[in-house]
Amino acid sequence: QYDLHTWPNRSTIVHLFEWRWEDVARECEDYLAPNNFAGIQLSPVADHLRCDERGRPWWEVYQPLAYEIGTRSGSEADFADMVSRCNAVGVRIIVDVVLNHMSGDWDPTISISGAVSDPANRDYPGVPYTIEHFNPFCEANNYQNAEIIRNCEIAQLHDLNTSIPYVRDKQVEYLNKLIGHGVAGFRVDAAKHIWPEHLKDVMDRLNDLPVEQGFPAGARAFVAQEVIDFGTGEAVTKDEYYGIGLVTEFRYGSELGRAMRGQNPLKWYYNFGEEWGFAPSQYALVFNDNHDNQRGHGAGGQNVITYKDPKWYKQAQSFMLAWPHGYPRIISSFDFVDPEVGPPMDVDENILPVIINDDGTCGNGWVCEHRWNALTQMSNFRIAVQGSTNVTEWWDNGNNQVAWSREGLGFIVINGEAGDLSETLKTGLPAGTYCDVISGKLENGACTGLTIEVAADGTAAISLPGTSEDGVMATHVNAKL
Ligand code: AAO
Repeated sequence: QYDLHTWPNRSTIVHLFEWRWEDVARECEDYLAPNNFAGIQLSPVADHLRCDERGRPWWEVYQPLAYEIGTRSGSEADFADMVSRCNAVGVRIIVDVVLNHMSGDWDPTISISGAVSDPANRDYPGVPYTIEHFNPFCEANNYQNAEIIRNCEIAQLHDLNTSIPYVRDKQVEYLNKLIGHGVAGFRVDAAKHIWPEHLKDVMDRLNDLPVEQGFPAGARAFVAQEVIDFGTGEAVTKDEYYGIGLVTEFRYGSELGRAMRGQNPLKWYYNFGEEWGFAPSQYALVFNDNHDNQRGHGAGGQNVITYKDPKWYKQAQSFMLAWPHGYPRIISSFDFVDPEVGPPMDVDENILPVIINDDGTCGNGWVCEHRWNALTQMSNFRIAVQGSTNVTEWWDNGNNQVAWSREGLGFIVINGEAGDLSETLKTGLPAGTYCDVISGKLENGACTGLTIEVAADGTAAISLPGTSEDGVMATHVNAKL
């Protein structure tokens, strides 16, 4: 189902990739709620492989060994505390759930909790699953064949046979435990590799979300499914999953990345959406980078923009947040060079806490993109324009400079060129002085950045030099001085 059950005037899911749950709880209270963020995506929370052999890579969390809650991010008690504290301030939590498979073969295969499994013989006592619960070995090496995609192993991860009722029962039990703690929904890992009818059965059988965690009576869990479909003629397509919940629209960030890299002029983006082959707005989870493609895993990696290119990143994320298509998600990363390396850790391999510096940025190796002024403020732009579903006053210079209005509620201009932008543009906004929410924000009635003067006829003289730090300016009715 498609509703995250957010509080009113909230927007955007932030993926706090690999954060400790104690830190997540604090971030809900100190930053996400005060800045009107809607929800959080957590990395997988179930007991998983402890991959000492590879020096504790980030991807060990994608090899579940049991459905008990507890990882390096915290214990089940920490989890429960975090979910209640975030719900109390209106920040919803979705959990990344790995239902398609268990681990690959490792020797030994020891979990975070210390439990031992025998993957080579498909023996996972923690659930328990035994050999009859798995598909016979084959490799998912042919994306032209749906049977192979769904009944074979991706990356040598042992593939659960979800046609077996017992397997689905165990998964329902696991997800209900998460719901019992108050999570609002799930990001379903590798949904493309699970038969949609099996996934739908699991989701249909879940409990309603708990009223005592602030959900309305009868509320159902939100579902965002990871389905990579570039429309290149693979056998599994995203529309097969629309009946269950949202799907990840991977083409979105890939196409925006091409624009920022100058491979496709922004003037073509006036109809960015379904006409580009994207999932319809109501089914699309949109994003620029995710935890895979920011480091060359998954799909779309050559094009996507990450925190490593800050100007392009601010432009691409601002574009997304100002554009009326899909539900937006942004990732909050840890800094990395080696794409396999796990989250920042101490000598005992404990994940390092997210330190908040005096200027509001993060330390200890955490990037905290969601705390960048442009990203926080553009999430608030999306809230200010929620009454609008259309783009009006589209303008382009025939190349890489564009601007648009959101039906008189917000206005954005992007300069994707080395040359200057100096134009009088139609903003569609009522006359007045507005605060540019990229270079600053409205604070105690004053603007901490540049201002935009909108004349009586709704136009504004905009100057955005090619050398400007951000390459984007934006404002909205809630940022009027
Ligand atoms: C690790 C090791 C492996 C080892 C394994 C088992 O790296 O060497 O065999 O353990 O011990 C993550 C990591 C994996 C890691 C795994 C388990 O990324 O490296 O394996 O944890 O620890 C496919 C799936 C998609 C998946 C993606 C990575 O469809 O579901 O691969 N993403 C999720 C998670 C991810 C996680 C897993 C799944 C597993 O987000 O973090 O893996 O739980 C095509 C297909 C896509 C396919 C890609 C990549 O995409 O369409 O479906 O994604 O290929 O195989 C163009 C095309 C586009 C194409 C793309 C790439 O863009 O247009 O269609 O190129 O070719």
